[in-house]
Amino acid sequence: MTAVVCLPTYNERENLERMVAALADKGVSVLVIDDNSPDGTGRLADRLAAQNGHVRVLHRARKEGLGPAYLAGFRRALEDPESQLVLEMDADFSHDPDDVPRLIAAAQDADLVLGSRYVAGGSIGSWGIVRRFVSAGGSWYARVLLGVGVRDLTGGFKCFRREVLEALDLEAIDSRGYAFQIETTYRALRAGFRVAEIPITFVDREHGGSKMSPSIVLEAIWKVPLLRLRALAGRL
Ligand SMILES: Nc1nc2c(ncn2[C@@H]2O[C@H](COP(=O)(O)OP(=O)(O)OP(=O)(O)O)[C@@H](O)[C@H]2O)c(=O)[nH]1
Ligand SMILES: [Mg+2]
Repeated sequence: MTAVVCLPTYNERENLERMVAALADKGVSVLVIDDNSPDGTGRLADRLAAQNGHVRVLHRARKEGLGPAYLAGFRRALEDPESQLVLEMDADFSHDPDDVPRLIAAAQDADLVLGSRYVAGGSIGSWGIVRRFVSAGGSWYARVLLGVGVRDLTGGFKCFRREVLEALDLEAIDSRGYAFQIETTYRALRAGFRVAEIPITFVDREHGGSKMSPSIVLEAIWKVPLLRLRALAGRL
């Protein structure tokens, strides 16, 4: 199946070229979505696209968070009728490019595949206690409040069948950070799609800085009950 890996970048100059190279033999095309990174990642992406047939670039004017970047990427990916699978992946090597074929294979039997840190066989590498708590606590909080069985709701290594993205009301999604990951998976579940989790090992970034911020965590805290209320009101 034809797969597009959406790779959002903000100041990922030290990671992008290696990531593009690592994805070259995975049988996927790559769509870099750069939010005008001050470090020149966008220019690097253009050069890589000129050199590699499997790479395209979507430039956006400014940083608005992961959610809007992915939504723009999804729309672009879906414009090509050949794209049957659309993946989300971090550009910082926290997600192992060698796991991409496993996600794609699992999409044979599921509509949305999640690379999961919190199922048997999944793990987190070198994160400190605070990041672990925020991540595990966030997934637990969302799972309980939303009443779903998914273990890793905040992860960003995902593979959507095109039908899922076509069915979701992308216009209505306004989450920016972790909440975006929770919201897309929850909407897919609500729409009756089959969601599968496969174990991954998540490793901390080695190069570049984190874009994680308190506002990203706060957004998820208030957004989760709002999502549940909207669902209960039949508006999701
Ligand atoms: N286009 C775009 N990409 C973003 C934005 N924020 C984050 N990213 C990218 O999204 C991916 C995940 O962001 P990270 O900063 O790694 O967030 P994280 O994984 O929660 O945090 P760390 O791994 O600790 O840095 C990376 O490829 C980032 O470059 C944004 O506003 N716009
Ligand atoms: Mg990261």
